[in-house]
Amino acid sequence: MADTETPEQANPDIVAARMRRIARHKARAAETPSVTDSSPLGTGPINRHGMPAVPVGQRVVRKWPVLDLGVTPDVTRDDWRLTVNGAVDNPLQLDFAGLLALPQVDDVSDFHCVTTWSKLDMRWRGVRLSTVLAEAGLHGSASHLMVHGYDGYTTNVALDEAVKDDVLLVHTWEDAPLPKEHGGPVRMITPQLYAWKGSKWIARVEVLTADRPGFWEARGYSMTAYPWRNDRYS
Ligand SMILES: Nc1nc2c(c(=O)[nH]1)N[C@H]1C(S)=C(S)[C@@H](COP(=O)(O)O)O[C@H]1N2
Ligand SMILES: [Mo]
Repeated sequence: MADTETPEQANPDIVAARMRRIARHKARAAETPSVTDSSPLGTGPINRHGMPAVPVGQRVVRKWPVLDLGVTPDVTRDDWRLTVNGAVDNPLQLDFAGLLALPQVDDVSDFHCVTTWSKLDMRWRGVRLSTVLAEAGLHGSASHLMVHGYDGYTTNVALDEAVKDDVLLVHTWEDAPLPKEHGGPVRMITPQLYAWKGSKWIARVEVLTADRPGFWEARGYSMTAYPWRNDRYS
């Protein structure tokens, strides 16, 4: 199955609703063109310095919404595996014990969903994606990743963004196991990019030598996804 095809389980109503959201966003941006940066250049401010600031077009939520393709794959800590392959010297497969054997990182970061909610100050524990990529040994030609979830989801991330210190494979949220509906046992987070770039129920990191659209990117979402640039749709 090509990466950009609809996973069989994807709920067509969810996909259609997202497509309508793109159309609304574009209509609004056309009325006020200054709000949208049509050629984003990079990330904006990384730290809020304690201020409850959010990127343009976002509003803060207290409860953590669940957003996905409408299916929750049944993966436990016992059967979870992560494959890292593609443009690497040592393709590898990690199980949950293997993940816990790597250096663990605690971090606090914000979570910005392109559907306009942001949840601030999320407390995570997990492993830096850069740690796992270093174990696999990237080829010099590596430039992007395609990240795959157990639900058939895919999303592409530029390597420069993927190796940032706050990009984690998380198994713990607020001192408890990451809930299944939020991508447990293990998901990726990309605090400096919109949250769709972080796959829930992460199954595979495919290292690419050229960029390629994932599921939402093939349907009009941004290849880069910088929240501080309002870089939502292309
Ligand atoms: N595997 C997988 N990962 C995914 C998605 C998905 O449908 N499947 N949805 C993305 C989107 S659009 C967002 S906003 C976040 C939502 O995470 P949450 O449901 O924990 O809030 O997960 C992202 N990662
Ligand atoms: Mo999202």
